[in-house]
Amino acid sequence: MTNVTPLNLKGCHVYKGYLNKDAQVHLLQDVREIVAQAPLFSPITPWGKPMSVQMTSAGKYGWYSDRSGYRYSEKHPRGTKWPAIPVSIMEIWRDICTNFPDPHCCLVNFYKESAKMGMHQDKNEQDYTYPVLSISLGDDALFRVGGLNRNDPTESLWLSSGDVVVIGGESRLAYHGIDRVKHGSSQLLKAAGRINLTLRVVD
Ligand code: MD3
Ligand code: FE
Repeated sequence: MTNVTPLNLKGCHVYKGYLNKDAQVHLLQDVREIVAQAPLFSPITPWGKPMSVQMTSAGKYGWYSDRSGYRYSEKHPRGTKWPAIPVSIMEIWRDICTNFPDPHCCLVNFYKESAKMGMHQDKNEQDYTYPVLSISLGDDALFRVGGLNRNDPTESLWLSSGDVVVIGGESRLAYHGIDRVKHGSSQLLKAAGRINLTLRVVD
């Protein structure tokens, strides 16, 4: 484990360069296997617009959205169960989120060229005392985090391939988003793009 002292961005703990190149390559292989079993899709927002970020999940639950709202589902929209969360991903959670139960969901977010994620709170989980863990792979992304109110001041930070962020305590319900991705800034993926994995205890 590198960088045992994380940097603090409004209560989010950012472990810069947590995963070395080998670990990133191994993780990417596991993500490709998830995507082979549970293809990426663009969730439809409650407002009827497809999200620019493509998604899929592993674990007991996957995150899903359509016109009826945001929620967790035990099945991929094509009707199949989600694949198991790979051990390589589970190990990162167990390394950092010691003493917390194993996560039920590994959400895979895929950002290509112009994809972004607007400011939002993560509120579909039962218990906000459990942390959320995020792993970045591929192109750099400008991450923004604010406070509990949409209009609270924000701080931004570039997340790079191999960075891990742990969101717990007061930051768990903070507004956050991805403003933009620096196209082609990483050579990890075959084509340009960014993958973000988020691990969550759902119920
Ligand atoms: C700060 N994903 O999937 S991960 C999401 O990079 C999501 O794809 C972004 O926001 C991404 O919901 C950011 C880092 C993250 C995750 C959850 C948080 C930051 C957070 C919850 C509260 C505050
Ligand atoms: Fe989020």
